[in-house]
Amino acid sequence: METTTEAGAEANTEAARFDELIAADDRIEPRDWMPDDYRRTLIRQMSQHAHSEIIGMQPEANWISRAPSLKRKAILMAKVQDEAGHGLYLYSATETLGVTRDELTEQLLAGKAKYSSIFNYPTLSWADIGAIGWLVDGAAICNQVPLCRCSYAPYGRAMVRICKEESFHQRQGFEILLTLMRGTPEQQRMAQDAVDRWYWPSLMMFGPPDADSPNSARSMGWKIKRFSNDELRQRFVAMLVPQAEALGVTLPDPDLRWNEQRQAYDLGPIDWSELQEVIAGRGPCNAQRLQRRREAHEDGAWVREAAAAYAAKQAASRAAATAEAVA
Ligand code: FAQ
Repeated sequence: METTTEAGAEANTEAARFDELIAADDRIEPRDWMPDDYRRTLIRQMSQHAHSEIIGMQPEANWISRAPSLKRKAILMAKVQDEAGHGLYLYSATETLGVTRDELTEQLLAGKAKYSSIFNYPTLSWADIGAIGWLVDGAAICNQVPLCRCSYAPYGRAMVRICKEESFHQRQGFEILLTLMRGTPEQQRMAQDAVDRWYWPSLMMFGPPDADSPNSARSMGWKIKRFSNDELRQRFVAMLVPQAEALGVTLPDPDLRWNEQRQAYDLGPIDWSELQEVIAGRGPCNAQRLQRRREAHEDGAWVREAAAAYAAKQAASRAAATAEAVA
């Protein structure tokens, strides 16, 4: 009985300590006590984020072999490799919460895990690579810079490095579009068409409107998320408007205007049913993206087997060396 009371008192102290750390804007480390729901929320968000980086390699990889010059090809290859790196940091950070990368991969391949809706759209022209860099990486930066201050330290630390690379990615996308906009009328049309197709899906990346976002309030209370979905969407549009002007492209929203009274942009209606459809697995490329990921996982089996065999060999020779030293 006494033991139960002692255990209860200890749990209360740990919970109070957790609340104090959050209130003081301090960081939670993997060894610290944390509520089960906090852990679950982080695993959910961080693994979805990791999967997004990995699936997000596909739409751009589609253009590596068709990039218009050697320089463009080298840049695009480097960018796609960066996304793989981001996925790896994020899987590693998620593993600190007590889940394995194998389990997370299994959930993705089984179609049980979510990843960002944006990567279920096709890349139809070279200008799409510019639009992805400008809009998709731009949205990623708006969403992810505040995540550098996430209360869970390994996630925040991973985001610092990721954001540095994302800002380079955004500039390369802007530069592709700028080059096209300074080109022939056909190239200008291609750039505008890409912006028309990627603009609305990029606004959806921030998630449903605040009133329909079941996770936001709690995640903000825990300082995992620092801003709501709608707040970040507003920041994104405010960043895009002057950049679109500099590029000479039109954002495809006739209702978009600055509202002096609200000190915010009024946006035209967003088709939330489209986001729901894509999240439910019925977007233009969902099936293709998962199929490709499954094939890539199978094709890579020999690499995983070779790495495991090498690690076992190394461990055996270390054990033999230790045994010899002891003898
Ligand atoms: N797509 O209650 P909320 C990148 C789900 S990486 C799919 O508002 P929350 C880099 C949500 O999971 C892009 N699902 O949820 C790159 C939840 O479902 P659940 C990825 C979505 O977590 C560039 C439900 O709807 N970035 O771009 C989406 O508070 C170029 C209700 O939503 C991140 O993951 C969506 N768009 O807020 C790579 C950033 N929106 O889990 C390659 C970190 C919502 O309850 C090339 N994540 N859902 O079953 C976040 O900030 C948040 O998780 C949000 C969603 C904002 C995405």
